[in-house]
Amino acid sequence: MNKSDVVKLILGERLYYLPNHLSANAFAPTNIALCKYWGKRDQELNLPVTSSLSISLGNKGATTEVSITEQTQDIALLNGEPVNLFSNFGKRLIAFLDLFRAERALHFKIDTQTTIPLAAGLASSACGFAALVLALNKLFHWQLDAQHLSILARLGSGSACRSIWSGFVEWNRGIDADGMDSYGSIIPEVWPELCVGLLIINRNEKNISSREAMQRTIDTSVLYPLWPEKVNHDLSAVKKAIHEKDFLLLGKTAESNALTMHGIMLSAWPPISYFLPETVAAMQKIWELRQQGVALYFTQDAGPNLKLLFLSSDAELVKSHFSSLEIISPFGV
Ligand code: 2P0
Repeated sequence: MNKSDVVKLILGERLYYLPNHLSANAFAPTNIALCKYWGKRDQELNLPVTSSLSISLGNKGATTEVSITEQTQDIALLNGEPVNLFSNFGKRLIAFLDLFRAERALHFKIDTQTTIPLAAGLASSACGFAALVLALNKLFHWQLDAQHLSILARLGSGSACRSIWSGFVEWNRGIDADGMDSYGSIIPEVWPELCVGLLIINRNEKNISSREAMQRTIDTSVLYPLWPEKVNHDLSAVKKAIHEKDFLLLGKTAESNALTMHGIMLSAWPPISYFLPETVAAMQKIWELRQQGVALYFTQDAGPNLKLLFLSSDAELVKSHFSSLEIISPFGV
């Protein structure tokens, strides 16, 4: 089964619809996993080894406008700058758009504005592919439900399937070979006091993509077989923490999950590290503050930046220790 088969399965005759508007635009939030996705059971369809759970970051994300262009090739703009269509990202984008041309000479103009730092482990491909799918759904008037939109977004980037929703989202790994049971679903809970602080340590592009890094981890780490069991345990704990608004359980579980993922990566060969000296220094500062009684935790993705987790009652205190921190209230309070 390849991506094109899945698209045909979902869209059927809608694949041949003509655009319903001149252009369409949509917003999708970026998401931060509290229980991470690391490793695929199917590389073509971005089907994960484990389920994962994230929080979407309110109005931080991507707004994408899609239109049909008269040009003889696609045009992609990211924050006003042309995307190099021969770069890795450009090639991924073109290959994704190919899925929706249905043998027609359709060329797209994709104009994306983001409100988050690109690359550097802030899940920009997640909100980018999710916003693109939402915009295509409007442009062609497919009228797909969120489940199918989530599956289409996953074909662009795994974590994009969680960016179809706001709030807490669980991506169920699914067991079907075609991945029709592998999509994001909302966990209908709000937690207005929950804050996520973006601690930007470095904005440069990472030197190994998460796609490559997760595959190398599966292929070479002797610790990887421990990962699914760790995720099962952490998923239950995070869900319990969300339902009971137990912040200490949430913070502890999210931090431990991220550190386990990075620990397993260190044991891959060649080793993978997304740590910079400043990343480790910030972690040590967080651990010291915790020893002093501050309820402050972190999570880290495929980049050197940290996402701090704390409650709004501690926001001022946390900011006094990390002056550059950008504080986000995912539930918009
Ligand atoms: C996550 N990450 O759960 C994990 C934690 C990074 C670290 O999902 O190959 O860009 O497109 O499916 O979704 C980043 O991986 O990878 C990611 P592909 P993706 O957020």
